[in-house]
Amino acid sequence: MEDLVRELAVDKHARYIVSVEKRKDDFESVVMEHLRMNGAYWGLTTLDILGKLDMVDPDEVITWVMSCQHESGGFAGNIGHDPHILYTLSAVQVLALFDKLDVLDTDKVSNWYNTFHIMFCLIYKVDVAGLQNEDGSFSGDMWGEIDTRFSYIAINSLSLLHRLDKINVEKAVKYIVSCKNVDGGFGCTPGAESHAGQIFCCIAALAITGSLHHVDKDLLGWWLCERQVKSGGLNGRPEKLPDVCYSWWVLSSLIMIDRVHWIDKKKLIKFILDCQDKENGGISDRPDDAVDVFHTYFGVAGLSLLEFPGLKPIDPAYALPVDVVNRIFFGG
Ligand code: GRG
Repeated sequence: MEDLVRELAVDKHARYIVSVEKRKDDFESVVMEHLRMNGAYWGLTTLDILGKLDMVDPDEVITWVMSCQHESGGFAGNIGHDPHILYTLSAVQVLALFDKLDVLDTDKVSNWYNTFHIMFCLIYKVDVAGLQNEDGSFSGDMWGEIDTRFSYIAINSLSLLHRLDKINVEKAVKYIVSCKNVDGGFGCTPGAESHAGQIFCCIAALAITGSLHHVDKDLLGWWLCERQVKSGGLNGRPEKLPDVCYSWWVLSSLIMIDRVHWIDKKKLIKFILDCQDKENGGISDRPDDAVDVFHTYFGVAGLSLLEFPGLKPIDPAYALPVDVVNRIFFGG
């Protein structure tokens, strides 16, 4: 392991993340414009895991996050865009990273209080008015698309806000369980093909709600560990190419069901390290491809799950550093 430790280009990755944030007109920044909130979550969480969160100005970030809030309460991917449940989770996660959920709660300035209140109204609407459907599933926004991703997102954000009581958790769990397949995996809706990304969403939602007893851990563990290919990388479903992002989706799921020892950790570490741009920083999907913030996050988060020395541990269900999650649930 010691030889590998030196191979992680910590400073270069941190500088790469900060530089993407600052650039406004190159390709990556332009295609990310409408989902910048999600990008902010990936980038800032990566910096925190690397121990480099102090490279950004918290006030600047928080001001921008709050200016992405829609009057309905939900957060958009950027200023002036429509709100979506995914960006609302990203906003909550970014506020959590900077320990700003408490500041919102106690801030005497009425705007802040109102903002927080409106946010709760949105979450409340998630329950009553529409985003949770009769069958327990969740829609992502007013347009109604249903997906187990949205179940996870709702459960994660409400749990971080200590408001899980605002939804029907029993129905939400029942819906997720109805998306379980005979191979032990989960899809986006009942009967849909098992995919590692959806499996993460379902397993993490079940973990947060204390419902992992619904999972056949050996069957699912077997399906998940078969995702490791010769190069050491993981794919998202059979016959597909490996991709660094599955170092998160697959690995976190294996950890939550206690089967992470079923894959070759050292080979996976080597695969992730081979995907680094060692000169300019950043991590790509596969060796020698172009880097982006998404894969940089999943590479670094994957290494953290693999207990790579020098990295902050990340929580496999909440997808936030363990110290942030502990602060929210145990104080301190
Ligand atoms: C807070 C970590 C976190 C997540 C928020 C957005 C979300 C919740 C979860 C997304 C889960 C998901 C479906 C991930 C898969 C993403 C992906 C790489 C899809 C690609 O699918 P294909 O079919 O790729 O194009 P393959 O690899 O199957 O060829």
